[in-house]
Amino acid sequence: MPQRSVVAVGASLLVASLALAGCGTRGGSSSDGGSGGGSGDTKTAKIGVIAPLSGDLAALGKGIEHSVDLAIKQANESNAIPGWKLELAAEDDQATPDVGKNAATKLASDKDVVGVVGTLNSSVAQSVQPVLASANITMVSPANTNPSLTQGADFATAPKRSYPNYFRTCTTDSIQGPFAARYLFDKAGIKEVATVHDKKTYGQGLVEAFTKEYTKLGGKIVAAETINPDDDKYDAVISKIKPSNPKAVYYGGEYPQGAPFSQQMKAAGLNVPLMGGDGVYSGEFIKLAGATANGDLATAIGAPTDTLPSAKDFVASYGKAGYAEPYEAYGAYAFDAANAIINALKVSLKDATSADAAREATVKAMSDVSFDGVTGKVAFDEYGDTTSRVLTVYQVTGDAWKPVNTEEFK
Ligand code: ABU
Repeated sequence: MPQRSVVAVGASLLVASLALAGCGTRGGSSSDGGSGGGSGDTKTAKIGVIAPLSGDLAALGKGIEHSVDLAIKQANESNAIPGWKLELAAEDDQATPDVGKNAATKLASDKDVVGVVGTLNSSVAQSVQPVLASANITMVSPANTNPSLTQGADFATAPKRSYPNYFRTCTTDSIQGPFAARYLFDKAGIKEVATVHDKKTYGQGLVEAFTKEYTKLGGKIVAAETINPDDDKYDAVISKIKPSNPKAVYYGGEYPQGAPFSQQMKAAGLNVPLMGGDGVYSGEFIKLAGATANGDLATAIGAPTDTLPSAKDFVASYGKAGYAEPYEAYGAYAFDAANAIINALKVSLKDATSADAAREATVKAMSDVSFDGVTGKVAFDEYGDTTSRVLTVYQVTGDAWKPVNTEEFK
């Protein structure tokens, strides 16, 4: 335990007694346990973030965290919710369901937390959803694309809303998988594909959605394999795929495995493009895969952020704020997710005596949220899904992802 000087301890006691006497403090949120609403005439409400802030998916997680931070700072600067100051409470889920569950439990026990932006991983969301639901905390994911999170396990045949507090600003793999299938079959003219996934909720679901549409179109799945996400050598799987002579490999998973898979399949003589979903759409994919990534493809949610007139201010403000990491694939969606919560808070905190007293009203107010966000119209349907269905196909060209096709999925 760090040593503290007698002077420092004395100073802390003085500050604490001044606060108790109401002399000169405003807000006054603690980072653990909450302030119960703060003191003085400004109360505190917190928006949490649950995302991978360390580990090999941190590039995406940090972009989410910073974008939420930016939304909160802008709301405070404009006094968006009179009488209330917003604070960020970010937790690292390490892209792991158990760690995410603990992060959710910690945030739920903080009485100042009214909403959470996250998670990145659909598999982590499955652990976080019930914890935040039982605490009536609004959860808005900018990145979870597995359809079961909003529409239940039988989403394809009997959709049923899973949690009333869960929303997302990204579209789902029920759209992303078919969008990729149509691109490969119709636009790229590729009629024979091998599929590989990492056995996780997102990767498996995405490959299933892709396969259903691709075969419906008349495409042939010439091999269907899986990898273990903890492995980093894929030669056994590549040797099984190669003899089937696919014209592309469709990969369900994220870039930490997708990039070396792409590199290793080309090194083994399987010189065809790897196509993934939004889980591989990151600058990190290109860094990890190197020059062999050239020609690889990925779908990602929405239109490219830097081309959207509606995102101009976000891109400029993010740059000006000087964050250490870029906003990446989900930054704009995280910014819109945070602003969706802030819009709901404008209603729920108006006459609230404390943040935790407004949790239920915040969930209710989310259904009426509708605004022009950075990524387009931000609104939610009866399941908590975004009403936006725009996606983009990107291709690695040199050292960057270049958009090749942006469309609204019909
Ligand atoms: N949507 C891609 C990565 C996150 C997820 O697991 O859904």
